[in-house]
Amino acid sequence: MISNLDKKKFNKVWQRILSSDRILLVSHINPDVDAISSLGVLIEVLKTYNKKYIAFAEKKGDDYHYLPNFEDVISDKDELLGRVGDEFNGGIKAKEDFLKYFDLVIIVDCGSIERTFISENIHIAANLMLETFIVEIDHHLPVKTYANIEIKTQLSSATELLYYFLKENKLEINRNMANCILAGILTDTGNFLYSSVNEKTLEISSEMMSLGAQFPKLLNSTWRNKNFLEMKIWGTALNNLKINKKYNIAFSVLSYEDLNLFRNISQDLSSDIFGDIVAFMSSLSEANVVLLLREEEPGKIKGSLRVGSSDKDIDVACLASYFGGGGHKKAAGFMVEGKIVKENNRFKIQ
Ligand SMILES: [Mn+2]
Repeated sequence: MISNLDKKKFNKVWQRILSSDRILLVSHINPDVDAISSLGVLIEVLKTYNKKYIAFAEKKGDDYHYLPNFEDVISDKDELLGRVGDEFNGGIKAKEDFLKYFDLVIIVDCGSIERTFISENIHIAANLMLETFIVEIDHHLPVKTYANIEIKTQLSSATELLYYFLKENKLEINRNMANCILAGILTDTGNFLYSSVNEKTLEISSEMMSLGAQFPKLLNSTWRNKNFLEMKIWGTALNNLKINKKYNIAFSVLSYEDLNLFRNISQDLSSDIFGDIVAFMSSLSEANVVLLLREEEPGKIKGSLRVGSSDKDIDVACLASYFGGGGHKKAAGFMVEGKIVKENNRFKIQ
């Protein structure tokens, strides 16, 4: 449930939207379904109210074309700057302060501002005390405040939080919005498997279906969409699975060479594959915590942490923050520099 304070903030955000003419919507780099769907919901609202907007999420893959308003999301920073120049006549003088062309920036589903890819601009905007108003709507644990209004409530997905935004402001939920909201919930809960699901999540999902969200169709696009290579990567990850009995941490690694083997055949990996693998690992009943490390780019190791199915009171976000990452109590991630090396059936990080 959301608090009365959040409800008040949602009303304020809506007033801001109504009084703004140039709105920038932003989500995180390498957006997942929840990120694109959250942008999709907001785009739908802004279209209905004839607002001028630009939506941006750096490095958007092609996987999510089935989501409403997917084409409307710009995923390249130069394109973003170009669009800002075109839309707001006269072009941009300093790239650094392009945010001043907007009255309002709404950032959704970003655990930390660094993941927006315009964090620098936001810091500059704050320093220059531009009149651009910044709103943050997110369902991750709060990290640092930088927004004028910050709504950070731990719910299943950012789209679930946006559902409350719509309800609180008595905005009509159309079929596109319903599909977006259900898609975000489905993917951020591993199809209702995680403990972030409560009766309200299910109620909202059911309401979205009655408003036209296509549950089987979304499942086909989000889950029953694995290709052969992805299955083989699942196989390698499970093959490399180990358990540290002292701490009951199960972990697996995918070295750059492991992944490159597949990359040579095809580039076509769905961006959620590693999240899906670590989610599956977390069903291992002996493990308190599971960790998947992979070197997607040479020299950069990404780690995903999940609380295991024993569901002990462990905060993996705390563990991730030790490595400069963040996330939720039960699901978190980080990135460190290094190389994964396999030696005599053991893995080392160099
Ligand atoms: Mn999310």
